[in-house]
Amino acid sequence: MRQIAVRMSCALLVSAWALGGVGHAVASPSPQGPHRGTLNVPGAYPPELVEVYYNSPGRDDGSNKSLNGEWFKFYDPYSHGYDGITLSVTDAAGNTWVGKLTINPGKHVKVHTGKGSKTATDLYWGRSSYAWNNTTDTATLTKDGKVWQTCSYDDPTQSFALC
Ligand SMILES: [Ca+2]
Repeated sequence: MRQIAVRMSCALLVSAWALGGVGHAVASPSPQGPHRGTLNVPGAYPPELVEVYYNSPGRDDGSNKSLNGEWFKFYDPYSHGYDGITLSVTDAAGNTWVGKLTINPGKHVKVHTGKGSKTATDLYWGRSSYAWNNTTDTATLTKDGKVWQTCSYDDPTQSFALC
């Protein structure tokens, strides 16, 4: 597969920063979106979903290695880090990953589809089948029952989408 990323339609949902339970967490969101706003309460926002690698390298042979070639990636854009924040990510078919995510400040964490031993930068969904459709799909990031971000793609000639 070509290694050219394509920027897909991704949306941070503006309504999400109403943040019912968190109160006045946002001082002044910047024009780029509410997620770029100044944070008074570290951890009020979830980390960003920045990439979905939906078409594993090579043939889809169903091996654990191939399953782990599928992943989605979080990024901490606020550089405050996360210590066990509970999040979920769902695909268009309703397959849902739920996990407690720890990210070192300013770093990335990948969540692979298959099985493996977690590290500081790699987590494993533990599935025995693929999650991300190779042609079109949508990743939806949810925290505390609120949808924070969606990341959609629809190009089967690519392997990954930037959110
Ligand atoms: Ca796939």
